Amino acid sequence: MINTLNDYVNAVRENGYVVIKDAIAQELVADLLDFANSFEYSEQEREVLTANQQRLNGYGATIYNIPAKKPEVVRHFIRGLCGDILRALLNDKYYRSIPEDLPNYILRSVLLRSSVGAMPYHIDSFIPYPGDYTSVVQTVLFLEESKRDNGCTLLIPRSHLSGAYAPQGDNPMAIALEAEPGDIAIWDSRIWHATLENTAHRSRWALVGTFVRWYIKQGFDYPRAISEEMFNGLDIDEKIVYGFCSYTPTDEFERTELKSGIDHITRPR
Ligand SMILES: O=C(O)CCC(=O)C(=O)O
Repeated sequence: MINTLNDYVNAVRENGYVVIKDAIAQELVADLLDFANSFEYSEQEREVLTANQQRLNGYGATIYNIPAKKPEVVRHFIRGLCGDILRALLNDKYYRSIPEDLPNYILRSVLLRSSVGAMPYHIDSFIPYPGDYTSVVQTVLFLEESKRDNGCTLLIPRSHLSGAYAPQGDNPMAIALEAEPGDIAIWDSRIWHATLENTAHRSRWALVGTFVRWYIKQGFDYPRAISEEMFNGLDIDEKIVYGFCSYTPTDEFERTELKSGIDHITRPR
């Protein structure tokens, strides 16, 4: 039985993944699903996105850069049990200028995706290595049921410890991670994972967050992209996670400290 924070963290360390059942209130899930169902890129935007599409994103329907569209979205992952698990897995214990009860990890990306074709096996840490040091974690909030017939996630338990890139083709060790709306799956991004094909043609929207240690490149330059108005509406933990303590300064007169503390949370000049 998985009960305590340690149980959840150890499950990720040992097996590479864990699921928090019923992690998010159904009203919030419905609100996010509404957004996913009603959002549409313009034809021109779609052309730009397709021209510059990463290979793996071609296997699903994707809405990118959700923080720019719903700034509060990161809160659902960095607070409560999910936030405690992320801190245990990704906080740098030598980052002493931020108190331990706050995150010092940052956001790579949050996107919405629904399965279409079968997504091939891959890792999202980009570097495979063995050992219990996690540097990239995915958090997937399911907005609809995710079953074998509508393209659920496949995972190979313990493969995050293999030190190898994911081989392609059927894997007899794979488990189908079926989930219900409101569940959050958390995995170490070294884990070999894929999705099944959506043969039911029934949508399977999920909010996919990727969080990284403070020194790893972000998916977008949030500190420079976030407006003053949005910045002023964020709490301290959100500002840290968006990268305001650890962004790359332009020169030494902007900042010399790579790991700034909470007294130096500023927008880039
Ligand atoms: O949608 C899923 O279940 C997995 C998504 C995934 O593997 C990814 O975004 O890298």
